[in-house]
Amino acid sequence: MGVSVIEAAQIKPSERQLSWQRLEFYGFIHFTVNTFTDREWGMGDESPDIFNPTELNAAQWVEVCRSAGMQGVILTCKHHDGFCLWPSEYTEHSVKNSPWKNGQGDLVREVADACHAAGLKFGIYVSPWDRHEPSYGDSELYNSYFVNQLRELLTGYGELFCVWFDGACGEGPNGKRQVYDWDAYYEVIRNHQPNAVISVCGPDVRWCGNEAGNTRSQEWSSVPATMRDNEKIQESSQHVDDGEFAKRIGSQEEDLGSRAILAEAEQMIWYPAEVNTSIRPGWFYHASEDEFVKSLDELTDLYERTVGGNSTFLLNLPPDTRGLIHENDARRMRELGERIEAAYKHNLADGVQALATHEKNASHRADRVTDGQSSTYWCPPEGQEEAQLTIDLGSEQAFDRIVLQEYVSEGQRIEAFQLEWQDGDVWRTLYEGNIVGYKRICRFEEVTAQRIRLVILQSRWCPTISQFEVYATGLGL
Ligand code: FUL
Repeated sequence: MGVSVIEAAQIKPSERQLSWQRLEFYGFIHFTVNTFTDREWGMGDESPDIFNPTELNAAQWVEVCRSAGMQGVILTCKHHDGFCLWPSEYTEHSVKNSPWKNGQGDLVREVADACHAAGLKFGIYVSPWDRHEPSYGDSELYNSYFVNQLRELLTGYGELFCVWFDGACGEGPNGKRQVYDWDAYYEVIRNHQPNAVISVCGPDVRWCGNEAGNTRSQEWSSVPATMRDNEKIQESSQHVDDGEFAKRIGSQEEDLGSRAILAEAEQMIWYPAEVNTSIRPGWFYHASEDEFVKSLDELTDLYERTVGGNSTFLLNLPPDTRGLIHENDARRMRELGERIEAAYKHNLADGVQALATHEKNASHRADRVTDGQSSTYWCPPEGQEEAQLTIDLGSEQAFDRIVLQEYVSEGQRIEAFQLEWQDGDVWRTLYEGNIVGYKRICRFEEVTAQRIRLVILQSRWCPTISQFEVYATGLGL
């Protein structure tokens, strides 16, 4: 038992996980019959007649996402009520029997096309739990129904960056018992969309453990393999709610990757976190929530804590019964995009001089951290777990954020660090941190200094830094 620190240091992401991580911030769109019944979970007996958005405009959804700085969109192609937003061959419960576009519409196509036209990635949410489909509960039959539907989505809409499966299931103790064939689902996805990550109830991206936007102080990307244990997922699919599901996979534990965890683990895997939450209290649109759109400050804080806390940020925007993202949400997204863009536009450390106490060799020199390229990095020789890196801004500058990135292609290494600024002959502590990972945004009260020092106090085998950026954002704490 136990995984060594050196082994843990060398657990690496797959290409698909890396490409996904670089998206950083992307949108969730919850839209279906629930939008018209004003519900969060449909019953499955809704008539397709009620699905009738009058002004639906997928390009507006994508434009709202783009304006916030998002790089992709995930659409609820089928939620728990079983209604399909595409004209699936395998059921009558879909847009093809709705008045929308006289049954000729395909909303998955419209959103996929709008994303591709705007240069955003497109992904799908498909609920395994299906309250409409009569075969649900007849495990084999339903599994083949579900795989057939997946195949339609995987082959008909161009490249997908993500397939998002949630673990929710509201079947009570006397409800239908469906055993999901996760392996069959994963196989059809890998066959048709090898670059897509399979998220949450899947092997590539881990749920952060809550839907409120809370983040851990240490969000490790290398975690015990048991967190994506298929059997446990399968078992949990028969249980009543996703709270229970979460407990079973341990996604609500606070510590997922420290040395104490390594000592207990049999195997560690790369399984990075995604934080999903909604811009409003609900996932679907409710007119009663028009005044409860999250504030600009809340969203900025969420963005900095998630993207800047070694996670990605999946933010939900629910279109209304017109088929448009409401003005309040659209305005807020534009404001957020403008604010982030302005705050992180000018990197004061771009191209500046950097010196380190240790350098592995010429290709990993200290100034790799200020060369603006995420493909290069500084590191000390292997075995050197503590090291210091000093950057010189060239003149005194005021700043309130430092953004650090590890070169995670080689693994996640840093466990404890400190940032310091030079005040005459004295180095003063600016910030104390633990993990870095793909990206860490360090927030502190504005200081004015010319030299900044990163002191790596503890790391696994040898730390790496690919980016060291300095900003005067004016965002406050
Ligand atoms: C949950 C679902 O039950 C919610 O309705 C929503 O889709 C959320 C993202 O996942 O498990």
